[in-house]
Amino acid sequence: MYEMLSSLSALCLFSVAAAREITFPPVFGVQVPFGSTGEHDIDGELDVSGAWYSGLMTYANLPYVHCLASDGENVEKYDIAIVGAPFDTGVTARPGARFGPSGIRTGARRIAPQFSWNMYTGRNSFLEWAKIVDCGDAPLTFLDNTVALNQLTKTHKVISGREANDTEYEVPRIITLGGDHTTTLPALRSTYDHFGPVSVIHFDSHLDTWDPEVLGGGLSHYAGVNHGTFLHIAHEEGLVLNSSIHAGIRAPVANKKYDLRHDKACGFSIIKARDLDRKGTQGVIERLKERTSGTKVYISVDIDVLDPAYAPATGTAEVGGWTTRELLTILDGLTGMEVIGADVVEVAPIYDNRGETTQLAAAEVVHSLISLMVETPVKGKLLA
Ligand SMILES: [Mn+2]
Repeated sequence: MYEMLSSLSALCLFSVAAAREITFPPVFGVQVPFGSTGEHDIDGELDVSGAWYSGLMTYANLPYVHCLASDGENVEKYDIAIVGAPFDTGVTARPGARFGPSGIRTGARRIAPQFSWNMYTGRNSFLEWAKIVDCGDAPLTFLDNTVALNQLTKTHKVISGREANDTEYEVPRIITLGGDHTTTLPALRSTYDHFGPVSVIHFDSHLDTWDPEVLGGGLSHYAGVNHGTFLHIAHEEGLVLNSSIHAGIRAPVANKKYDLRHDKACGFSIIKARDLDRKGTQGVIERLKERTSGTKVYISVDIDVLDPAYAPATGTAEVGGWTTRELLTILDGLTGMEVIGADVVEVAPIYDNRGETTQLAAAEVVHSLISLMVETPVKGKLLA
Protein backbone atom coordinates (compact mmCIF):
# COMPACT_ATOMS: atom_id res chain seq x y z
CA MET A 1 0.00 0.00 0.00
CA TYR A 2 2.77 2.45 0.93
CA GLU A 3 4.65 1.53 -2.21
CA MET A 4 1.55 2.14 -4.29
CA LEU A 5 1.00 5.49 -2.60
CA SER A 6 4.51 6.74 -3.12
CA SER A 7 4.52 5.71 -6.77
CA LEU A 8 1.13 7.40 -7.15
CA SER A 9 2.39 10.63 -5.63
CA ALA A 10 5.53 10.43 -7.78
CA LEU A 11 3.32 10.04 -10.83
CA CYS A 12 1.24 13.06 -9.79
CA LEU A 13 4.32 15.21 -9.29
CA PHE A 14 5.64 14.23 -12.70
CA SER A 15 2.49 14.74 -14.69
CA VAL A 16 1.24 17.93 -13.04
CA ALA A 17 4.42 19.45 -11.80
CA ALA A 18 2.92 22.92 -11.82
CA ALA A 19 -0.05 21.96 -9.74
CA ARG A 20 -0.13 22.55 -6.02
CA GLU A 21 1.68 20.00 -3.93
CA ILE A 22 -0.26 17.04 -2.69
CA THR A 23 0.85 15.52 0.55
CA PHE A 24 -0.57 12.10 1.09
CA PRO A 25 -1.14 11.30 4.73
CA PRO A 26 0.75 8.25 5.94
CA VAL A 27 -2.49 6.53 6.93
CA PHE A 28 -6.01 7.07 5.70
CA GLY A 29 -9.44 5.52 5.75
CA VAL A 30 -9.33 4.00 9.19
CA GLN A 31 -8.32 7.27 10.79
CA VAL A 32 -11.26 9.60 10.14
CA PRO A 33 -12.00 11.58 13.26
CA PHE A 34 -15.77 11.42 12.64
CA GLY A 35 -17.26 8.75 14.78
CA SER A 36 -14.14 8.31 16.86
CA THR A 37 -13.23 10.51 19.77
CA GLY A 38 -12.87 13.42 17.35
CA GLU A 39 -9.55 14.29 18.96
CA HIS A 40 -6.21 14.30 17.23
CA ASP A 41 -3.59 13.00 19.58
CA ILE A 42 -1.12 15.83 20.21
CA ASP A 43 1.77 13.40 20.41
CA GLY A 44 1.01 12.19 16.92
CA GLU A 45 -0.05 8.79 18.22
CA LEU A 46 -2.61 6.82 16.24
CA ASP A 47 -6.07 7.06 17.73
CA VAL A 48 -7.76 3.68 17.47
CA SER A 49 -10.36 4.33 20.14
CA GLY A 50 -13.21 4.26 17.66
CA ALA A 51 -14.37 5.04 14.15
CA TRP A 52 -17.25 4.50 11.79
CA TYR A 53 -17.80 0.92 10.63
CA SER A 54 -15.54 -0.44 13.34
CA GLY A 55 -16.56 -2.56 16.27
CA LEU A 56 -19.75 -4.60 16.46
CA MET A 57 -22.71 -3.12 14.62
CA THR A 58 -25.25 -1.13 16.61
CA TYR A 59 -27.99 1.14 15.34
CA ALA A 60 -26.32 4.38 14.16
CA ASN A 61 -23.05 3.48 15.87
CA LEU A 62 -24.72 4.09 19.25
CA PRO A 63 -23.21 2.55 22.38
CA TYR A 64 -24.35 -0.98 23.24
CA VAL A 65 -25.76 -1.54 26.70
CA HIS A 66 -26.65 -4.97 28.12
CA CYS A 67 -30.12 -3.76 29.11
CA LEU A 68 -31.29 -7.33 29.81
CA ALA A 69 -28.60 -8.03 32.42
CA SER A 70 -29.81 -9.96 35.44
CA ASP A 71 -30.76 -8.31 38.73
CA GLY A 72 -27.94 -6.83 40.72
CA GLU A 73 -25.70 -6.20 37.73
CA ASN A 74 -24.67 -2.63 37.14
CA VAL A 75 -26.37 -1.42 33.95
CA GLU A 76 -25.51 1.91 32.33
CA LYS A 77 -28.53 4.23 32.35
CA TYR A 78 -30.36 5.36 29.22
CA ASP A 79 -33.40 7.39 28.16
CA ILE A 80 -34.21 5.91 24.77
CA ALA A 81 -33.44 2.28 24.00
CA ILE A 82 -33.29 0.55 20.64
CA VAL A 83 -34.13 -3.16 20.81
CA GLY A 84 -34.42 -5.73 18.05
CA ALA A 85 -37.26 -8.26 17.88
CA PRO A 86 -36.12 -11.05 15.53
CA PHE A 87 -39.51 -12.73 15.09
CA ASP A 88 -41.30 -13.64 11.85
CA THR A 89 -43.42 -16.68 12.53
CA GLY A 90 -46.63 -14.64 12.66
CA VAL A 91 -46.65 -13.73 8.95
CA THR A 92 -49.22 -14.56 6.31
CA ALA A 93 -46.95 -14.14 3.27
CA ARG A 94 -43.19 -13.98 2.74
CA PRO A 95 -41.13 -14.64 5.89
CA GLY A 96 -37.72 -13.08 6.62
CA ALA A 97 -38.38 -10.22 9.04
CA ARG A 98 -36.51 -12.08 11.79
CA PHE A 99 -33.43 -10.58 10.18
CA GLY A 100 -35.00 -7.11 10.19
CA PRO A 101 -33.10 -5.86 13.25
CA SER A 102 -29.70 -6.61 11.73
CA GLY A 103 -30.93 -5.27 8.37
CA ILE A 104 -31.99 -1.95 9.87
CA ARG A 105 -28.69 -1.67 11.73
CA THR A 106 -26.91 -2.30 8.42
CA GLY A 107 -28.94 0.53 6.91
CA ALA A 108 -27.90 2.76 9.80
CA ARG A 109 -24.14 2.20 9.47
CA ARG A 110 -23.68 5.58 7.80
CA ILE A 111 -25.47 7.40 10.64
CA ALA A 112 -23.18 8.63 13.40
CA PRO A 113 -24.33 10.67 16.40
CA GLN A 114 -21.66 13.35 15.99
CA PHE A 115 -22.46 13.81 12.29
CA SER A 116 -26.21 14.12 12.45
CA TRP A 117 -27.11 17.78 12.33
CA ASN A 118 -30.44 17.87 10.54
CA MET A 119 -30.61 19.93 7.31
CA TYR A 120 -34.25 20.85 7.91
CA THR A 121 -34.38 21.52 11.64
CA GLY A 122 -30.78 22.48 12.43
CA ARG A 123 -30.88 20.11 15.39
CA ASN A 124 -28.95 16.97 16.31
CA SER A 125 -31.25 14.68 18.30
CA PHE A 126 -28.35 12.46 19.38
CA LEU A 127 -26.60 15.32 21.17
CA GLU A 128 -29.49 16.77 23.18
CA TRP A 129 -30.70 15.70 26.65
CA ALA A 130 -31.46 12.04 25.96
CA LYS A 131 -28.98 9.22 26.28
CA ILE A 132 -29.75 6.85 23.43
CA VAL A 133 -28.41 3.29 23.35
CA ASP A 134 -28.78 0.02 21.48
CA CYS A 135 -29.74 -2.94 23.71
CA GLY A 136 -29.22 -5.55 21.01
CA ASP A 137 -31.95 -8.09 20.29
CA ALA A 138 -34.53 -9.77 22.49
CA PRO A 139 -33.90 -13.51 22.81
CA LEU A 140 -36.95 -15.01 21.09
CA THR A 141 -37.63 -18.62 20.28
CA PHE A 142 -38.56 -19.34 16.66
CA LEU A 143 -40.41 -22.51 17.61
CA ASP A 144 -43.34 -21.25 19.65
CA ASN A 145 -45.08 -17.92 19.01
CA THR A 146 -46.76 -17.77 22.41
CA VAL A 147 -43.45 -18.22 24.21
CA ALA A 148 -41.65 -15.79 21.88
CA LEU A 149 -44.24 -13.04 22.39
CA ASN A 150 -44.05 -13.54 26.15
CA GLN A 151 -40.25 -13.31 25.92
CA LEU A 152 -40.64 -10.04 24.04
CA THR A 153 -43.15 -8.67 26.55
CA LYS A 154 -40.71 -9.44 29.35
CA THR A 155 -37.87 -7.84 27.40
CA HIS A 156 -39.91 -4.63 27.07
CA LYS A 157 -40.80 -4.70 30.76
CA VAL A 158 -37.18 -5.14 31.83
CA ILE A 159 -35.85 -2.40 29.52
CA SER A 160 -38.59 0.12 30.33
CA GLY A 161 -38.54 -0.89 34.00
CA ARG A 162 -35.07 0.53 34.66
CA GLU A 163 -34.75 4.07 35.90
CA ALA A 164 -33.89 6.44 33.05
CA ASN A 165 -30.70 8.47 32.92
CA ASP A 166 -32.64 11.74 33.09
CA THR A 167 -33.99 12.32 36.58
CA GLU A 168 -37.06 14.24 35.46
CA TYR A 169 -38.29 11.84 32.78
CA GLU A 170 -37.79 8.61 34.67
CA VAL A 171 -39.25 6.02 32.31
CA PRO A 172 -37.02 5.00 29.38
CA ARG A 173 -38.81 4.78 26.04
CA ILE A 174 -38.22 2.00 23.53
CA ILE A 175 -37.99 1.87 19.74
CA THR A 176 -38.34 -1.70 18.50
CA LEU A 177 -36.71 -2.95 15.31
CA GLY A 178 -39.02 -5.68 13.99
CA GLY A 179 -39.66 -8.43 13.39
CA ASP A 180 -43.06 -8.97 11.85
CA HIS A 181 -45.92 -6.76 12.97
CA THR A 182 -47.04 -9.13 15.72
CA THR A 183 -44.12 -7.70 17.72
CA THR A 184 -46.06 -4.47 18.30
CA LEU A 185 -48.45 -6.28 20.68
CA PRO A 186 -45.84 -6.99 23.42
CA ALA A 187 -44.63 -3.39 23.09
CA LEU A 188 -48.15 -2.05 23.71
CA ARG A 189 -48.62 -4.43 26.65
CA SER A 190 -45.54 -2.88 28.21
CA THR A 191 -46.26 0.79 27.42
CA TYR A 192 -49.70 0.31 29.04
CA ASP A 193 -48.01 -0.26 32.40
CA HIS A 194 -46.21 3.09 32.27
CA PHE A 195 -48.50 5.30 30.20
CA GLY A 196 -51.94 3.66 30.16
CA PRO A 197 -53.93 3.22 26.94
CA VAL A 198 -52.58 5.20 23.99
CA SER A 199 -53.51 6.31 20.50
CA VAL A 200 -51.73 4.24 17.88
CA ILE A 201 -50.59 5.95 14.71
CA HIS A 202 -50.24 3.00 12.42
CA PHE A 203 -48.38 3.50 9.14
CA ASP A 204 -49.17 0.48 7.00
CA SER A 205 -50.70 -0.59 3.72
CA HIS A 206 -52.88 -3.06 5.64
CA LEU A 207 -55.44 -2.56 8.42
CA ASP A 208 -54.00 -5.16 10.87
CA THR A 209 -57.18 -5.01 12.98
CA TRP A 210 -58.48 -8.22 11.46
CA ASP A 211 -60.74 -10.36 13.56
CA PRO A 212 -58.72 -13.49 14.42
CA GLU A 213 -61.70 -15.51 13.17
CA VAL A 214 -61.24 -13.88 9.74
CA LEU A 215 -57.42 -13.81 9.57
CA GLY A 216 -56.67 -16.91 11.56
CA GLY A 217 -58.97 -19.09 9.61
CA GLY A 218 -60.62 -20.15 12.84
CA LEU A 219 -57.99 -22.90 12.99
CA SER A 220 -57.02 -22.31 16.58
CA HIS A 221 -56.57 -19.51 19.08
CA TYR A 222 -52.83 -19.77 18.42
CA ALA A 223 -53.31 -19.20 14.67
CA GLY A 224 -55.38 -16.10 15.38
CA VAL A 225 -52.45 -14.24 16.94
CA ASN A 226 -50.53 -12.95 13.94
CA HIS A 227 -49.25 -9.87 12.11
CA GLY A 228 -52.71 -9.02 10.77
CA THR A 229 -54.69 -9.35 14.01
CA PHE A 230 -52.48 -7.79 16.69
CA LEU A 231 -54.36 -4.47 16.66
CA HIS A 232 -57.65 -6.31 17.22
CA ILE A 233 -56.04 -8.05 20.19
CA ALA A 234 -54.55 -4.78 21.50
CA HIS A 235 -58.04 -3.25 21.33
CA GLU A 236 -59.55 -6.28 23.04
CA GLU A 237 -57.00 -5.97 25.85
CA GLY A 238 -57.81 -2.27 26.30
CA LEU A 239 -54.33 -1.08 25.31
CA VAL A 240 -55.50 1.21 22.50
CA LEU A 241 -57.61 4.37 22.62
CA ASN A 242 -60.48 5.07 20.22
CA SER A 243 -58.45 7.98 18.84
CA SER A 244 -56.14 5.70 16.85
CA ILE A 245 -55.52 6.06 13.14
CA HIS A 246 -54.02 4.22 10.18
CA ALA A 247 -52.01 6.01 7.52
CA GLY A 248 -51.13 4.80 4.03
CA ILE A 249 -53.81 2.07 3.78
CA ARG A 250 -54.40 0.59 0.32
CA ALA A 251 -54.50 -3.23 0.54
CA PRO A 252 -57.84 -4.93 -0.13
CA VAL A 253 -60.01 -6.25 2.68
CA ALA A 254 -61.46 -9.72 2.98
CA ASN A 255 -65.13 -8.80 2.71
CA LYS A 256 -67.43 -5.98 1.64
CA LYS A 257 -68.38 -4.43 4.99
CA TYR A 258 -67.33 -6.39 8.05
CA ASP A 259 -63.58 -5.62 8.08
CA LEU A 260 -64.05 -1.84 7.83
CA ARG A 261 -66.81 -1.76 10.43
CA HIS A 262 -64.71 -3.93 12.68
CA ASP A 263 -61.72 -1.65 12.16
CA LYS A 264 -63.76 1.32 13.32
CA ALA A 265 -64.95 -0.63 16.35
CA CYS A 266 -61.28 -1.25 17.22
CA GLY A 267 -60.82 2.51 17.55
CA PHE A 268 -59.25 3.39 14.21
CA SER A 269 -59.92 5.87 11.46
CA ILE A 270 -58.17 5.68 8.10
CA ILE A 271 -55.97 7.83 5.90
CA LYS A 272 -55.73 5.98 2.59
CA ALA A 273 -52.55 6.01 0.51
CA ARG A 274 -54.13 8.14 -2.24
CA ASP A 275 -55.51 10.67 0.27
CA LEU A 276 -51.98 12.05 0.19
CA ASP A 277 -52.48 13.15 -3.44
CA ARG A 278 -55.34 15.39 -2.36
CA LYS A 279 -54.30 16.46 1.16
CA GLY A 280 -50.54 16.70 0.68
CA THR A 281 -48.09 15.82 3.44
CA GLN A 282 -49.18 18.83 5.50
CA GLY A 283 -52.82 17.72 5.31
CA VAL A 284 -51.87 14.24 6.50
CA ILE A 285 -49.85 15.69 9.39
CA GLU A 286 -52.78 17.87 10.45
CA ARG A 287 -55.21 14.95 10.32
CA LEU A 288 -52.91 12.78 12.46
CA LYS A 289 -52.49 15.55 15.02
CA GLU A 290 -56.20 16.32 15.11
CA ARG A 291 -57.15 12.66 15.57
CA THR A 292 -54.72 11.97 18.42
CA SER A 293 -54.87 15.39 20.06
CA GLY A 294 -54.59 15.34 23.85
CA THR A 295 -53.47 11.71 24.05
CA LYS A 296 -50.19 9.88 24.31
CA VAL A 297 -49.13 8.21 21.09
CA TYR A 298 -47.44 5.00 19.97
CA ILE A 299 -46.12 5.15 16.40
CA SER A 300 -45.86 1.89 14.51
CA VAL A 301 -44.33 1.94 11.04
CA ASP A 302 -44.82 -1.11 8.85
CA ILE A 303 -42.24 -0.52 6.13
CA ASP A 304 -44.82 -1.74 3.57
CA VAL A 305 -46.49 1.66 3.90
CA LEU A 306 -43.83 2.64 1.37
CA ASP A 307 -44.22 1.70 -2.26
CA PRO A 308 -42.24 -1.46 -3.14
CA ALA A 309 -40.11 0.82 -5.33
CA TYR A 310 -38.82 2.34 -2.08
CA ALA A 311 -39.11 -0.71 0.13
CA PRO A 312 -39.08 -4.00 -1.76
CA ALA A 313 -37.74 -5.95 1.23
CA THR A 314 -40.94 -6.75 3.03
CA GLY A 315 -43.26 -9.71 3.38
CA THR A 316 -46.56 -8.32 2.10
CA ALA A 317 -45.65 -5.63 -0.42
CA GLU A 318 -48.48 -3.53 -1.92
CA VAL A 319 -47.92 -1.26 -4.89
CA GLY A 320 -49.23 2.31 -4.98
CA GLY A 321 -47.61 3.42 -1.74
CA TRP A 322 -45.83 6.47 -0.42
CA THR A 323 -42.28 7.54 -1.18
CA THR A 324 -39.56 7.58 1.46
CA ARG A 325 -39.43 11.38 1.33
CA GLU A 326 -43.19 11.69 1.86
CA LEU A 327 -43.10 9.35 4.85
CA LEU A 328 -40.14 11.15 6.43
CA THR A 329 -41.80 14.55 5.90
CA ILE A 330 -44.96 13.29 7.58
CA LEU A 331 -43.08 11.74 10.51
CA ASP A 332 -40.91 14.82 11.04
CA GLY A 333 -44.08 16.90 11.03
CA LEU A 334 -45.49 15.14 14.09
CA THR A 335 -43.61 17.40 16.49
CA GLY A 336 -45.20 18.16 19.83
CA MET A 337 -46.71 14.69 20.13
CA GLU A 338 -46.06 12.69 23.28
CA VAL A 339 -44.57 9.61 21.63
CA ILE A 340 -44.26 6.94 24.32
CA GLY A 341 -42.98 4.14 22.10
CA ALA A 342 -42.43 3.29 18.47
CA ASP A 343 -41.34 0.60 16.06
CA VAL A 344 -40.33 -0.12 12.50
CA VAL A 345 -41.42 -3.58 11.44
CA GLU A 346 -41.68 -6.02 8.53
CA VAL A 347 -38.22 -5.34 7.12
CA ALA A 348 -37.15 -8.62 5.50
CA PRO A 349 -33.60 -8.00 4.21
CA ILE A 350 -33.52 -11.11 2.00
CA TYR A 351 -35.74 -9.30 -0.53
CA ASP A 352 -33.72 -6.10 -0.55
CA ASN A 353 -31.59 -5.05 -3.48
CA ARG A 354 -27.85 -4.51 -3.52
CA GLY A 355 -28.31 -0.84 -2.70
CA GLU A 356 -30.05 -1.82 0.56
CA THR A 357 -32.93 0.52 -0.35
CA THR A 358 -35.36 -0.79 2.26
CA GLN A 359 -32.80 -0.99 5.04
CA LEU A 360 -31.66 2.58 4.42
CA ALA A 361 -35.28 3.78 4.48
CA ALA A 362 -36.06 1.87 7.69
CA ALA A 363 -32.92 3.23 9.37
CA GLU A 364 -33.91 6.79 8.57
CA VAL A 365 -37.47 6.20 9.79
CA VAL A 366 -35.99 5.10 13.12
CA HIS A 367 -33.92 8.29 13.13
CA SER A 368 -37.09 10.38 12.68
CA LEU A 369 -38.79 8.48 15.52
CA ILE A 370 -35.81 9.18 17.79
CA SER A 371 -36.03 12.88 16.91
CA LEU A 372 -39.73 13.00 17.86
CA MET A 373 -39.00 11.35 21.21
CA VAL A 374 -36.15 13.73 21.96
CA GLU A 375 -38.15 16.75 20.88
CA THR A 376 -40.98 15.98 23.33
CA PRO A 377 -39.96 14.24 26.57
CA VAL A 378 -42.77 12.32 28.30
CA LYS A 379 -43.40 11.55 31.95
CA GLY A 380 -44.56 8.04 32.75
CA LYS A 381 -45.21 5.90 35.76
CA LEU A 382 -42.13 4.19 37.15
CA LEU A 383 -42.97 0.69 38.35
CA ALA A 384 -41.83 -0.51 41.75
MN1 LIG B 1 -48.56 -4.47 9.19
